[in-house]
Amino acid sequence: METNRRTFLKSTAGLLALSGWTAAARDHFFSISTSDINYQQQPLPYMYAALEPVIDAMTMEIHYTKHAAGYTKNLQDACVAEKVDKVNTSLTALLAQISNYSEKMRNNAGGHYNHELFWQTLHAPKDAASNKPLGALAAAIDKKFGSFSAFKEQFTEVAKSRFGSGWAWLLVGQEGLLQLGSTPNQDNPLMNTSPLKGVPLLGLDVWEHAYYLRYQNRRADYISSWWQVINWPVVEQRFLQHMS
Ligand code: MN3
Repeated sequence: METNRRTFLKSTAGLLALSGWTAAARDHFFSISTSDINYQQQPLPYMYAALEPVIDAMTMEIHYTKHAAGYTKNLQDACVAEKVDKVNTSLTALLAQISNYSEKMRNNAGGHYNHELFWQTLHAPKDAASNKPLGALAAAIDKKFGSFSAFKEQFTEVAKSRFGSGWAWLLVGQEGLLQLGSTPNQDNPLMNTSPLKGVPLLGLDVWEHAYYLRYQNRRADYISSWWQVINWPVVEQRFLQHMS
């Protein structure tokens, strides 16, 4: 994986320049900072209408400014109440020991982390046939699932069959291999309370608040449209980081 690591380091600067990310946003996204920036909601990397027609502007605005902002605020409150040292405890470290904290902490730490990841892995719609991973991630998906279309089918099934509210994930599992799975509510695979364990690369929010205005009860239509807005270069950066 040394080649991947070099490629990652070389390509990171280019990716950051292209995306206009600040160093702080990068540290936040890759959770490599131990400052409390991991606990703060970051600016959306695009306008609310950027994902139209797949995700409508009003859904994006309410989702970001109400739902996700609420998780972040409640996380901040829980950190004060439960005396979390945010400067010296990374968000991922908190999630890894979430069983030591309250249900409020678990729901809101997960809600904050999951949404911050979700925003970064989306971009303006592209033709579904061409919006695919490339390079090492594409090869790993082919190896694990047989083909990209087989992966899509399996991911779709996982996302459709999550009962009620939750998330569907592509993750690097504990054996260091790609894996699919879902978690209820705002849980995620980084939590020590989760039966599904690993590092999430890509997550799909299947709470109704993520799609109801445009799709109402049609979760399957939301999932099939979402493939057009996945920002695969960002997902691949995470893959290279966690596989190296
Ligand atoms: Mn949500």
